[in-house]
Amino acid sequence: MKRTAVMVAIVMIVSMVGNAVPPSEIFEDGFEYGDTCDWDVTVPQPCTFCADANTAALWHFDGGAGQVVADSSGWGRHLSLGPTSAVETDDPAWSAGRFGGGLSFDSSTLQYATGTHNVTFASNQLTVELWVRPTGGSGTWGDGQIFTAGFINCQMVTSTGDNTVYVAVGDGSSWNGMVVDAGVVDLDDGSWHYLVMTYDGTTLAAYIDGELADSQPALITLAHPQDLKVGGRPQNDFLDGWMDEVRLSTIARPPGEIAANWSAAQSCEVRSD
Ligand SMILES: [Ca+2]
Ligand SMILES: [Ca+2]
Repeated sequence: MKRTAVMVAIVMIVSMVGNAVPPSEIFEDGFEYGDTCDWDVTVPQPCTFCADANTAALWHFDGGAGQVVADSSGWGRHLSLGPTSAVETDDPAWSAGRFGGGLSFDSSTLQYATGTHNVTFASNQLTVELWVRPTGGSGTWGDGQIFTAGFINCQMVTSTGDNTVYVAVGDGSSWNGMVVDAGVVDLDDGSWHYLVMTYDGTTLAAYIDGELADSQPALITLAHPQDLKVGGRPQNDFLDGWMDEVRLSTIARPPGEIAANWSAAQSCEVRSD
């Protein structure tokens, strides 16, 4: 088959499946879409998250300048600093991150990053993973919204005053959440912390620094969000601190993968500038 015929066939196939698969491309982290995120503990892990078939969004926060927070999942779910692409007081600032660049957030000027994107959770499962170095927040007990999808698909909140993390999943009108005691982990000790929430259709679970911190039954049919927010939401609870590496997935990632990510990160350099 001639090359042109092959291209036509590819275009036809792509048009037939619509948005079922993201475009094939090499991402900035060197992974190609379709690579598995191989978390086998016998295999050296990358320092940053990779994009696989279950990745709905992946923000490395390595842009360093401008208003666009690039999505490396292949789905094009880019965010803007603040509510618009203009330079404004509610733009978080590019900064050092846990791996390369990150974003710093100041709750006094209501800073967050956001984007309007449809996400479908076909298997009624999700995972949110991120790295955060909180110093406080604008809400009661230093509450800072660190990730919110829709009102409400899911949310994560750090509370440095009582050293807890709140996680919740929702169907768009009601939600099921839990306050998770960080225990021996001191959230605002100046170190980066790896926070994960998973929902597998029956159980809501929270992991702090690679270990299961708490779980509870939850029977929610997940809403399909159209807006994604990092570091705060317009009505309340903005983060003070730094964030890096946010990955949203359409499956509940297993405990072994989460533990392997934490373990692998221990040998990855933390930028000091
Ligand atoms: Ca802006
Ligand atoms: Ca980064």
